Amino acid sequence: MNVDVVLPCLDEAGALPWVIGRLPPGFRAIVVDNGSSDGSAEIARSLGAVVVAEPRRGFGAACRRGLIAATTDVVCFCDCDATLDPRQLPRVAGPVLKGDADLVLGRRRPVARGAWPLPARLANRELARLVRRRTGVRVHDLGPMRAARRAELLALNLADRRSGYSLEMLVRAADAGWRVSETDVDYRPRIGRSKVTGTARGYWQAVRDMRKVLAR
Ligand SMILES: Nc1nc2c(ncn2[C@@H]2O[C@H](COP(=O)(O)OP(=O)(O)OP(=O)(O)O)[C@@H](O)[C@H]2O)c(=O)[nH]1
Ligand SMILES: [Mg+2]
Repeated sequence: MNVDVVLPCLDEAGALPWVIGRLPPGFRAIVVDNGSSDGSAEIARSLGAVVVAEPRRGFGAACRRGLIAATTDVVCFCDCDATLDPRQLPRVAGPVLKGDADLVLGRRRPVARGAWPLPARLANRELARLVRRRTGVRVHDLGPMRAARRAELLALNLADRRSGYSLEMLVRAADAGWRVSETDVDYRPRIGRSKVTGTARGYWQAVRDMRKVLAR
């Protein structure tokens, strides 16, 4: 079994050793760097990861680049801020590898106080509810740890290049009739500084990106 794991990375020098060190056998790290200034690319390379550069800023741009760079049939996505534990990737990838699901999302379950700031948590829950209502797919979280087949993902032709990527993937997959399922994963406090939802600017940017996805 071989599964490429796309790790979008923007200045995650502090978290990369933990993240890459916890990849189970058979899972290969593809770190997508958007011009980190803290040496993330060099650190990832020294830890044995494949490192690809994406000139365009944005979570979605990075995920898309990683997906293109991946070569395995089944591909996973995982944040590399140490909020998600790569040791739990097999339970997310398993149903896709077995052919029981087309997209599996890791439903985040906080394991420590402060792992999940309340505004982000509420916004996320509301988005999951909108997706349920709109698509009938029973999800409770837009979990960023996920697994699907590479070719099918590319065929979805996702347009978002920023924070709407995860939501767009879920909505398009549901519209295309994919079997979408959820499995619990741990969620812990991040290592290092927040890039997206932890800043006011990032938070509102994310809200705008998500609205755009849902309006389409
Ligand atoms: N390559 C790349 N990676 C990014 C970019 N923005 C965020 N990331 C990465 O995407 C993952 C998620 O970003 P986070 O900053 O953790 O965003 P979040 O999970 O919404 O919010 P917090 O965990 O609260 O910070 C992390 O691994 C980031 O390093 C980007 O523009 N380019
Ligand atoms: Mg995070």
